[in-house]
Amino acid sequence: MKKFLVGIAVASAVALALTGCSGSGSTAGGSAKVITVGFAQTGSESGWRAANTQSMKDAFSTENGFKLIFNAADNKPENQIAAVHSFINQGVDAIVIAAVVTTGWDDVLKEAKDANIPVILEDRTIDADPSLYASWIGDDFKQEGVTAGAWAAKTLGTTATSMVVLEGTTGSAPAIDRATGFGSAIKGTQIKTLDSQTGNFTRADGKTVMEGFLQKYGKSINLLFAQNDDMGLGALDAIKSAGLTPGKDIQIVAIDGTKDGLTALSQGDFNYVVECNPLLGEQVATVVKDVIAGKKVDKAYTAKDGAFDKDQATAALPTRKY
Ligand code: GYE
Repeated sequence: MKKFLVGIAVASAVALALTGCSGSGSTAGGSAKVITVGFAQTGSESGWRAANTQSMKDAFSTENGFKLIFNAADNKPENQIAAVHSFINQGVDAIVIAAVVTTGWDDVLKEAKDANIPVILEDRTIDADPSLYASWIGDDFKQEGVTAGAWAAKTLGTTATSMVVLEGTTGSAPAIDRATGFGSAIKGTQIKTLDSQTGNFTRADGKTVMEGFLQKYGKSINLLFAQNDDMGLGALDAIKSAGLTPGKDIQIVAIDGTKDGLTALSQGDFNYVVECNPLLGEQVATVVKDVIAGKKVDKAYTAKDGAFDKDQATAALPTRKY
């Protein structure tokens, strides 16, 4: 974990120290009470999301002094706002949100503020006034897009290349920022975007949308930018069914670095994968405890992400945690 996260090593050590002496609501000092946290998760769209949910559940455990109220919003913004309302009504001690979309948060966050309930963002950023939340813990989506785009520029940028893009959930921070980062990195190259549509970060939609691209553009597609592993994995089925060879006829760059994504890379189906670390739970739990204890926290904690080519994926797979 230390390898992935910048500037929070000390905070993690504090969290570990706390773990040792808190359980079932009583501590060595006898004073700490169970912290009730409402967590509004996006849903269960991807392998990344499954790893993130597990990391959060592990960190917000009873042993660590928490009672976790977990909600998965099925990637519907209105479900998520309703979940946050319900957390406020239940009088939780803190609210953690992995926002489906960046917009629409001001009213409910103002309500939380009026109720004196601190809000901590994990994973996805939002557009609301920063005074409405205490902190954000997540990955640098724009940089991920830049890294993916820089690979594409270096590999294919000097020959005429036709790209299709599978976008994440429309209006989500990673979909917006990855597109911006990728676009800036391929600027001035010979890579042209034939089409770009949402696949909602899921395998099923990645497959369906790629089928549509193949019907429309056939063999003229040379490059696929999948904004997450799952959509790229879904697209593999569509590409193979169309009689084309992924990784050769159509080069594929994806983002996340899940075990399944790195396996596809190691097998030559993908060509490059940029990492996005989902194991944020421990840091989020530390920040929540610090905020409740009235300690000063940073406004943003950014995970450090790497990237993989085929050999690096093969080397990383045996010890990959998600
Ligand atoms: O890339 C995708 C997931 O918000 C960074 O959401 C996250 C993204 C991740 O569904 O797989």
